[in-house]
Amino acid sequence: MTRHSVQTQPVDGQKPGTSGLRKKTRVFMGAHYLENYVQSIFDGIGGVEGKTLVVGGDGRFFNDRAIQVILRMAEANGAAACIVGQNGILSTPAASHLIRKRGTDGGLILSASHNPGGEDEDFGLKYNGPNGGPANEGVTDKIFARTKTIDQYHILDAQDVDLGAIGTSTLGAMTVEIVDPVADYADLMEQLFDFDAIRALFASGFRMRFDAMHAVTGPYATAILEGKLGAAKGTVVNGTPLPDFGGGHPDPNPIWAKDLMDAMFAQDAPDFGAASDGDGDRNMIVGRSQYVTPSDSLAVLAALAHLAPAYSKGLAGVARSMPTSGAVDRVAAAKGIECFETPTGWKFFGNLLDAGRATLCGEESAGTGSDHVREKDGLWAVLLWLNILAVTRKSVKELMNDHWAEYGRNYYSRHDYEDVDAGAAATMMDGLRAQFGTLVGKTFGPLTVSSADEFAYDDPVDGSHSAGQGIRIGFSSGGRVVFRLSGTGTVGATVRVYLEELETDPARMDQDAQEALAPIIAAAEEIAGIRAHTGRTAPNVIT
Ligand code: VG1
Ligand code: CO
Repeated sequence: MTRHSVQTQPVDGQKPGTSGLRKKTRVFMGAHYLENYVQSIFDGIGGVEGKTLVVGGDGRFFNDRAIQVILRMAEANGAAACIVGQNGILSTPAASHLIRKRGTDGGLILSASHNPGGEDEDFGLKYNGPNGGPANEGVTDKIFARTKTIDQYHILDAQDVDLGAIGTSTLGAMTVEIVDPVADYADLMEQLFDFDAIRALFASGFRMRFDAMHAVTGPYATAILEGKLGAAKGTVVNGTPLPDFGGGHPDPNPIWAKDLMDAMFAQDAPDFGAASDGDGDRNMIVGRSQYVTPSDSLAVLAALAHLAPAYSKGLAGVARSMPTSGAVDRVAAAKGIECFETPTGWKFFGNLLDAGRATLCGEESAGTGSDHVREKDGLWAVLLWLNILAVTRKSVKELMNDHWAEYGRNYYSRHDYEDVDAGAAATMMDGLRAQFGTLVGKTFGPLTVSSADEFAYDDPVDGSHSAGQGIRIGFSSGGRVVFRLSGTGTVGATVRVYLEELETDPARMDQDAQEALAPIIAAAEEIAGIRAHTGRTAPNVIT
């Protein structure tokens, strides 16, 4: 086996976004593209000489081929060891846990999360640091800078490693350890939650449907829900990870998990439904005839987490991304704990979790998590819900009604305009910025604008400043609209419009969300001119 240094040159567009680099799979498969980016990561983090890395992904098309390249490059760059999930599989939260548990120097996670997989779909790669969390902006800036100057990469000439055989072997001078992707993660969940109480719940006849969407959580959910907790066989559906996720869109929301929604609103619906995304870090919660928005889920979990053993002493604080609804803020205020508002993307929660300032974090995009790892964690959220259901023995609907009665209801919806012309989207955002000085006091139907600005974040732990994190317009009713461009799309621009209205009148808490939000939706259109700029008459996806 010999090592080679291959001469290369920078390729355009290797700027990591909200969660690493995401591109069309064929782009990653192009000559030197993956190699350039992997070498840029290694160089950007100061080399991997003597280091140990965790490597795994969500099993999508090209996952296994990319891992073989990464292993050969890690060896040629002097890494001491790589710990790899069997068959290249590791959910994002399981990878985060392994990085932390084994005290490694970080890891490479291969995933484009909720984006579809396949040769003509999407692929992604991100680096997580030794704390198990996504690299902060300082590190991703260094990686990106290196992609622009890179001139060579290092790789070992070798046969493929057998990713199916659990155990330790060597690749050149590097140790390769293939591990069961589920075992350590399942142990962690058992430490956090009252498995006996959840077992008793299932034994009492409680029925559940977990839709793994042909993505990575299948093996995890089957082992934990059916294996350890006694849920009936068949509770987990679409449980075998497929390279193209069965042709679906592994994004757990009412649009892409429509089968689950239909099952939960049917006559013989189970008591509890849940789904997770491509890489297992997102969750969708739905009760019998009761969808729970991710923002509401975060608020309910914050209110009741103390019912689970790991959180029985209460929460140090909570954090949400800026576009996430203010429902959790109301819980934090009632409990007298700190509540942080961060830019979109899990990396911003890392410092708060590391510093012990926040225990629970969440995003409106169906990500919820805690200080047990440094990623959002889909199955964790499902298990915390199950723990709460097991202790209270209330239905999801009862829990939601109780919650709204106590804290008020934040009606919420996100409207996405996908694959919009990037220039047109930028012009729309500039048009909004130009109105900051004149909007306050203006009325739109029943609404009066009370604030208009662009969100910037000063990290309370390390003092770093992140600007340009979304335009927010507040109304005196307590509602607001947020405009943001996605950082994870792979074609054109995606405009996200986040809509929220606060309702504290108990008589008005059972409205349809789109109806309750109609005045805000109309104001958003009038202020931003979304139709004129995008050429669209309606959003592609409403969640
Ligand atoms: C989207 C979501 C964001 C999430 C990110 C990664 O980003 O809005 O909340 O953190 O995806 O999720 P954007 O920039 O497209 O809005 V995934 O499950 O990596 O992991
Ligand atoms: Co994800």
